[in-house]
Amino acid sequence: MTDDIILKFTNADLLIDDSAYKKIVEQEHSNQIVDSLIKDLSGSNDNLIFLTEPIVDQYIQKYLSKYDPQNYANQDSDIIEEMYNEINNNNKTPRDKLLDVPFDFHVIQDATKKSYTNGEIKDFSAYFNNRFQKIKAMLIKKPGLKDSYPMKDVGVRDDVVNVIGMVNDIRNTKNNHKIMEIEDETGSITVLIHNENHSLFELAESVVKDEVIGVIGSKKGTLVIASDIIHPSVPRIDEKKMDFSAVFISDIHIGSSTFLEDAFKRFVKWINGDFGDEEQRKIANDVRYLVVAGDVVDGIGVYPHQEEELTIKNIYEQYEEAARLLGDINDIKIIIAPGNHDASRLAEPQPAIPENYAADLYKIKNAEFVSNPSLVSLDGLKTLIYHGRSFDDLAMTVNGLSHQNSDLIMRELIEKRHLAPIYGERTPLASEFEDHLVIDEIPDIFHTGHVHINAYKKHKGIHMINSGTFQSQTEFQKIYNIMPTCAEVPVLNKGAFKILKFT
Ligand code: D5M
Ligand code: FE
Ligand code: ZN
Repeated sequence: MTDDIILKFTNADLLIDDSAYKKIVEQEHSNQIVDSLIKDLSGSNDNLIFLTEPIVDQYIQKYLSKYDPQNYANQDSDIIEEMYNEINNNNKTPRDKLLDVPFDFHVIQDATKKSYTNGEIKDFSAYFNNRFQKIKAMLIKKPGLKDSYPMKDVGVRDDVVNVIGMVNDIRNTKNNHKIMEIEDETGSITVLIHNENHSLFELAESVVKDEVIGVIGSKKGTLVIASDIIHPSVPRIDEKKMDFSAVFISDIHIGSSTFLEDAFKRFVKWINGDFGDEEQRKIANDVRYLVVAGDVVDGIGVYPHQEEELTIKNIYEQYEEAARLLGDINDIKIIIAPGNHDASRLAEPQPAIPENYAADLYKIKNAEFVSNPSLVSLDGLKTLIYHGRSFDDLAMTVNGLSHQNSDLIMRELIEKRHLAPIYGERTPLASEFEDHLVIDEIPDIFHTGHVHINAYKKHKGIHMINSGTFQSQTEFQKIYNIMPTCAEVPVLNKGAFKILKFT
């Protein structure tokens, strides 16, 4: 920040932070905007004004909507008024203030309407080919894989093996090395990962069937001895400014006898600003979004003898009850994705909960219905929502991964750039022309559920959140010794992670 613009601001007793500065310089008419902003604020009584990104952003929006940038001398004064109000408005409560700003919500990716299969067997190969091509495009940009070549050439070339392939099979040999078959559209190779190469062997422990990776190695007869395995991964992202709060829940299981109705009602009271201590109410005041990552209701016929554990035995009535409970929430945008207990098709991507099952839920003014998975923008924060069914497969397959630490699973999925890499296990995947479970875009927030156990970690700048449950331990979970974290609600409060308990 060492150019003219900074100097101009400093001379005018205006301080500006990095992100606000970036926002201005990326405008086509940045100099005009700076001059206008300084002129507008020069009449302020404040000694020093600190400009943050949201303030500058609002100013730019107003500026662009009101003025022809070519003719910026013609300004009227109400824009100045609004700026002063924005900066000096300490009388209003935060929620009032936030409510003045319309929701900047939009869906970036949703498979609800795009997802279909024509049922022909060739879809199957089209699906895998799409997965391969999407992730290959990410891998090929990695420094180690720029010189990768088709697998059919491995046999005829003498140089280092450098290929991108989908894992067909991975297993341990009797001497505890790893053998991996990988293939691309031109051929396949067999790769050995030697157990004395400790770091690589450890990395290979988390490689699973059907994921797409890069392999570097050397030839030994018909085998390739791996020296490196490369995942598509993500670069570290810059944390975006967040001047509001977003609340994350999942696995409410309305209709189940183990649904914690009282706790949920306390949660609704809190989000409306009517429950909790001063600090908790303050957080509630900043809430603009509530994201629900699936298992809204308990459903029917999801597992054998489920009816014995249901208080509402009809799916329509379960959603009516859901609408009564969620319908009490005021002034917040509610984003709802399905889980494996909801009335959506089970194969992923799951389209949004169908309106014919949940008519009353659809009547809630601020509710938005999205697929599982989906990517949405909450005031500019990209949020990837995925219920988490594939966690069962990963916990079963990979040493060190379990339902207790879904943050580790989420990290693996981000590194693999795929939400359900293993095909054909417990997670039913629809074989379609496009693989909607590839993580195409890097999110700011990755929100999951399903395991009923809270987890949070920041990975390369991404907030990874598992939002636990509002259902106490079920008979099924007793057998598997799953100890749920109940009614503990994760909140991103202006960028800071917090857990609020309603037990
Ligand atoms: O999942 C509730 C909990 O039960 C969650 O911890 C996952 C676990 N679960 C569910 N189904 C399975 C299977 N098939 N294998 C292992 N663990 C499982 P919910 O989706 O709410 O029923
Ligand atoms: Fe659940
Ligand atoms: Zn679930």
